[in-house]
Amino acid sequence: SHAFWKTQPVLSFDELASGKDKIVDGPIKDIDIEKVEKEPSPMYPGFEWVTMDLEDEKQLEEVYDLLGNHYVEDAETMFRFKYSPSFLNWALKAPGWRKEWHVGVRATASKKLVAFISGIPLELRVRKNVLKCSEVNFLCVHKKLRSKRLTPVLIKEITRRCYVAGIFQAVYTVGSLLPTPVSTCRYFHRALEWEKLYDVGFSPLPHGSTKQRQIIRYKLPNKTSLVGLRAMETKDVDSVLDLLKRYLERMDMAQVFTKEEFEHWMFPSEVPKEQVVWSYVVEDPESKKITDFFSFYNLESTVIGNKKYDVIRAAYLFYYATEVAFEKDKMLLKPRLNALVRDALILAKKEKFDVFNALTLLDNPLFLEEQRFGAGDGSLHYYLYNYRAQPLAGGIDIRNQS
Ligand code: YNC
Ligand code: MG
Repeated sequence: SHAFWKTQPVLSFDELASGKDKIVDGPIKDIDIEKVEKEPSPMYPGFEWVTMDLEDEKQLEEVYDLLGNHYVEDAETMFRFKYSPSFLNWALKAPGWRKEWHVGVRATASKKLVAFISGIPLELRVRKNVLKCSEVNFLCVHKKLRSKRLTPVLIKEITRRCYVAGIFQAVYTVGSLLPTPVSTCRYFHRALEWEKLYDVGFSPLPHGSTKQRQIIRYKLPNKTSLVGLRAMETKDVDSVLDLLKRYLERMDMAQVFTKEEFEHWMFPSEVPKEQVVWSYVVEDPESKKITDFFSFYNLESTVIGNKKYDVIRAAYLFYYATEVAFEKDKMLLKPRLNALVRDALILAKKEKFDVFNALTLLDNPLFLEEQRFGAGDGSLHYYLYNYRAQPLAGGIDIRNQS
């Protein structure tokens, strides 16, 4: 099996199993840029390659429609991710983005967009090594064209376009198991509007409980409790970035942010039609120093075939950092994170989110249980392309959901 992945520069299951403790981190193969094909490989008859121009609202809308109808669904096909055009603008036009990495396939006759794959550039630190990578995401094939081996063709084409640009490594996340994850996280969900989540079939009624008891279990106060908590402002950017960089140094794998990237992801200056990301800081009332920061983003899911509700509004915990992480007393981190996330839940509820999601990355395992998150059925596997690495514990917080 894995007729395609077997041919690709990725760590194989066998290599991992046989070499568990002696895998030396590094590229799998050297790419000679001169030898990289200058033109795309032929597309299947009746279809053609296109480079999408996402500055054109109509083309952005086409990608939105394709993903809205054909992108990732849960195993029971009750929900499907619904990335808004504002989200796609944010996720696909990160600093340094290239139009050539927004790859589409159209039906030649109708010109209908039937498949898509994308990359954005990013610097990724894996332990001590910083890799210039692309982050590949939003791979999608129209439901009518499934199981025809179009995916390998799309992956080879985005790879070629990365190589041509001198980028020889990639990072990507997928819900399913492929050769071979560098890290695996689980999804956790914290109900904010339990009754709605129950009505749409997202949250079960636990055996022996009642609706009323569940509603009480997830009730939150109206007001946040941390002194000095407020929305992030322009003047905070340098101190938050400094704090976040120091915090992420504690992780085995993390994105390396430039100031421009940090602002793009956590504090975008363009206010889109639909707000995508929320960022907050805690400012110490005496020293006026920023001591903590957290952010979450908005990703709705379509509820498939429910009479009462069309969408679930989900907030995804994004980056955060706290000075407490650097205290000698390691016991301080857990209560501080719990206080921060509890306030994040309250703020998300105020913003009309139905559920708050988090993965088992960063220091998240320190608060999931106490803040009443429940384990979802999904895993998220993190992969590196053309890079061999000893698997590591936590993933990184890129914006991939698969
Ligand atoms: C997947 N998601 O294993 P083998 S995640 C990677 N990522 O190959 P066909 C995948 N590979 O095992 P279908 C994959 N899904 O035989 C399938 N594959 O070696 C592999 N769903 O191809 C699969 N979006 O075209 C098999 O499969 C081969 O028609 C089969 O299409 C799959 O964005 C898919 O889940 C996922 O739209 C497109 O089901 C389709 O089933 C679909 O016959 C709903 O393909 C949406 C969905 C995926 C979200 C994502 C990350 C993608 C990463 C791709 C890998 C990037 C590598 C790095 C490249 C740059 C390198 C540099 C530098
Ligand atoms: Mg196919």
